[in-house]
Amino acid sequence: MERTFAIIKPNAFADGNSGKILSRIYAEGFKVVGLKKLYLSKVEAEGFYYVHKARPFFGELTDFMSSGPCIAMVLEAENAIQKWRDLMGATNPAQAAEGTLRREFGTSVGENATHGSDAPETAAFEIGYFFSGMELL
Ligand code: 3AN
Repeated sequence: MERTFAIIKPNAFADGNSGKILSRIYAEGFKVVGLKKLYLSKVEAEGFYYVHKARPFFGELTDFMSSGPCIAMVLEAENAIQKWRDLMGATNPAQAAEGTLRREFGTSVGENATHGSDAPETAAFEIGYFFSGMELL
């Protein structure tokens, strides 16, 4: 079993799509090990996306992620990292495959509805950034 970190981003939360996204998560067989609603500050969003700080879209990305509430989750499954990335689809919703979450709920490359860790080391950092061990029993 593997764990990954996922976010229902502020656009999907504001659009009322959190329930539909959670339904898909359960239908695909993930166990939801941790889940909480958060309203990130700009500084908290910058800390989360620290690896992207040199990217030209860093300011836009962290403004968006601190623009409203989101839902942070830890998902467990076999090959959870890749399985969740497959369910999300490509970063740009316009290029995401039919049936993926970003295709259905994303509105732009920035406001792409969901986040998912891209590797085991990233998942470990991201899970620890948002959840304590006792929140993941
Ligand atoms: P992914 O989230 O699919 O791993 P990355 O690592 O390329 O994609 O991008 C990290 C985050 O930055 C994504 N969640 C995406 O929303 C955002 N992002 C990527 N490219 C852009 C862009 N050109 N403009 C605004 N935001 C972007």
